[in-house]
Amino acid sequence: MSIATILSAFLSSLLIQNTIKIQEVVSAPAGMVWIPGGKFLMGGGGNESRPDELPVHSVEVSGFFIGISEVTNREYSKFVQATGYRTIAERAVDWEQLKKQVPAGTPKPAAEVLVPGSMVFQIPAQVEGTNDYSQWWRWVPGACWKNPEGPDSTITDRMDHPVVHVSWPDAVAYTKWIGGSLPTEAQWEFAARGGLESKPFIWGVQPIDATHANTWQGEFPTNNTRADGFVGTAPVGAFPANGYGLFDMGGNVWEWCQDYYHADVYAERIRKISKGEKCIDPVQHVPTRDLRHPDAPETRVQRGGSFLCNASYCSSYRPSARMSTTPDSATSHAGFRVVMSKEQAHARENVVQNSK
Ligand SMILES: [Ca+2]
Ligand SMILES: [Ca+2]
Repeated sequence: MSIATILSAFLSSLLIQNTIKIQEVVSAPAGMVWIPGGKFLMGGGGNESRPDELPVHSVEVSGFFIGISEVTNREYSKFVQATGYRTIAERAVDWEQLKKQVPAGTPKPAAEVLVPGSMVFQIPAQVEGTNDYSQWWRWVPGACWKNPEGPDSTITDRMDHPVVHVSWPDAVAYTKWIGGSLPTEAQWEFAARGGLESKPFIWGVQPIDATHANTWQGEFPTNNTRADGFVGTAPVGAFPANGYGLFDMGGNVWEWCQDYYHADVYAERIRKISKGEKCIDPVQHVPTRDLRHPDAPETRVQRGGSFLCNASYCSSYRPSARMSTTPDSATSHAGFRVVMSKEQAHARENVVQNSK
């Protein structure tokens, strides 16, 4: 037996010991729960499902930790205080980037338009149909995560509400700082279902009412009856948790996922599964053309719907519903939550202990 063989065996034993240690010792990071992995049927069913939620297919997901809540303003404030990070909504608009997302030949807007800002939902007095969403979305200069409705608004009375006006890179920056990741679509949907199999809603089969989630009651977008208590965001955890103890997996704010949006990804998976391949921990790493945003070079997935969803307009509080959004887009109804692998949680544990 050579020294190299002995050394190799020794290092392997260390690796095995370390792996066993990680699996046995890691406790859930603060504000997170362990989601045991397993197989589930991913995708929608019933009248409300859209084509991109089909076909339903079998997916296997490894275990992971996930935040019980959307990341709050308090948590995002700590990140910004520690790092000095400035979100995209707080930076001047980069026309070179923006022009890739608008039709070719679009003239450069005036300088006073290309200022920091974000898209804010405002209840319109009246609308002509619900196809043109510019009737209720307004570009507000100065709107950002800490000034959600513009420079005169604050979050001081909303520290337990989910952070909003965060783009995909803003969300990723936070997850890296905390030592985690954004969930994949598969992780997100597995977690959202809370152990229920093929149910239309995270709470089961009952039609949505004002007790289930922070959504919209009344005529969208002109009349919100506030039956659930909130016209805009709600404090995280204000509505019942799902079967895994997770709050607001339906409604409150949309949640960014890791994946590039790919409308036909489920059909592609079915083709691979039919050839005998298993679908384990899938994630879409490659951008594809997105007909919802034909001029955008890439779009990312959001899940779970928001306080603007209701049965007549969007119903995206369903666990299978998928939204595509350009990654640099920030709005007043989108945020995110964090996941961690066991290895990430173990590393985080060491960081926390060493900082004591
Ligand atoms: Ca509401
Ligand atoms: Ca949510």
